Amino acid sequence: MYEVLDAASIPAYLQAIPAVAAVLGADSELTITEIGDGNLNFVFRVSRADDDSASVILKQAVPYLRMVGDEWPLGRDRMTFEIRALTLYNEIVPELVPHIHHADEAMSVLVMEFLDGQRILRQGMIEGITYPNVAAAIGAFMGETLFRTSALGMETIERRHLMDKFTLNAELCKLTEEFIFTFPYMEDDSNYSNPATDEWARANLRNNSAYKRDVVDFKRKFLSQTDALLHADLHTGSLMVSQDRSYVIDMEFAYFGPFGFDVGKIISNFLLACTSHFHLGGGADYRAWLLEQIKVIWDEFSAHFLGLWNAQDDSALLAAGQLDDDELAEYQTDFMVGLLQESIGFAACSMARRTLGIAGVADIRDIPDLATRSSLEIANLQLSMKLMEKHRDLHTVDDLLATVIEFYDHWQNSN
Ligand code: ADP
Ligand code: SR1
Ligand code: MG
Repeated sequence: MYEVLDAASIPAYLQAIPAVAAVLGADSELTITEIGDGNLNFVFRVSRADDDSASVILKQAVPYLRMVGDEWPLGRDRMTFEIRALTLYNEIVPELVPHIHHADEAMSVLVMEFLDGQRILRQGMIEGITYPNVAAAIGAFMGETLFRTSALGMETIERRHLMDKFTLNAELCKLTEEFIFTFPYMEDDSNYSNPATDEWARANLRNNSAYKRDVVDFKRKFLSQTDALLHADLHTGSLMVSQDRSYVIDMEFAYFGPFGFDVGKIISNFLLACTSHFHLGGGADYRAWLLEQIKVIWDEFSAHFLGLWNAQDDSALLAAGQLDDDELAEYQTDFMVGLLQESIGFAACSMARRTLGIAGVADIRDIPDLATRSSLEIANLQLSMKLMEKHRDLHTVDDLLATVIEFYDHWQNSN
């Protein structure tokens, strides 16, 4: 039976689980700290009191949205989808995700590996720290998980059974539909407010019919395209990093959706970080590093995705011999250009939602001075609009970066 766990009830709950007792010891005294900084759930680090190198993470979904409180009910079954996705990722990319010690759907609990020595990428990026491996890890994660769950990487019957396991992650999909693709582009009580930013958005973004039609079209893709199993919340707060390793966490939004949603979301978070470093301490060198990482992410993603594709004989989409070598090469080129353009459109939506919607990014929202923050917020909205306007004309990641650099140069000269 479900109950909300706390520091008082966690020891008895965990000590009954042999796989956890193997890490923490059978009757050890435990130190329990709630470390959750996310929007939805409670996350505890549980350690042996006499040796905190023996630790696990216990994550529990509660029946409401943590960032708002219990006046915003939200089904707990999001944890079932996180368990399913993390189980699958442990098969596909075990080196890039935490190991599962115990999963309990009835209690909406996941007990997993404590990623010792790792920290949230967003926090490190706010401090201007570079991580040599993170972009390649993100590219590999997306290339492997997106290809291997797509109609290019699976046979059709098995794939439809897999889709069936994620179709009903309905409430979290609805959160995305509303908070990424609807509310930020309208007046809505849930939106964030900063007066100068609000005024700019009203006069420009919310008045721009072409932009708003494009957003609706990306919402349509999110609602109806089932390209692959997405992480679906792949931002810099869902990555834990150090100088040596990178891990992906927090896959509770997982569902079958458009390839470009994962790729676009992570690109947008590097762009948001880049904008923030016009104010934070990283300066031009750190901004250049952030933009270079977008290229590494895309190149690694493409290399993994196409490498797997070229090694695949037969799939739901392409029977062996259906296209000859030249036809296949041409199809792949068009496919990857389309995927990049779609990713740029989703990145544009993500930048707008992180600026105008309830869930901002600490890179910008934690800047105390409202005027400084607003100037960066407006830059992010302008960049969102620029990317949306141009996404169909950009054919390579270099085209994307040239557009971004030109935008920032122009913005810097006019400020
Ligand atoms: P939410 O679903 O509420 O967004 P997250 O899964 O993002 O929660 O976890 C919240 C925080 O808990 C993360 O930002 C990170 O600091 C910490 N955390 C989560 N999983 C782990 C882990 N396996 N190892 C270490 N810390 C973790
Ligand atoms: C109410 S929206 C909360 C947001 O937090 C999660 O991390 C997702 O990005 C979601 O959109
Ligand atoms: Mg989450």
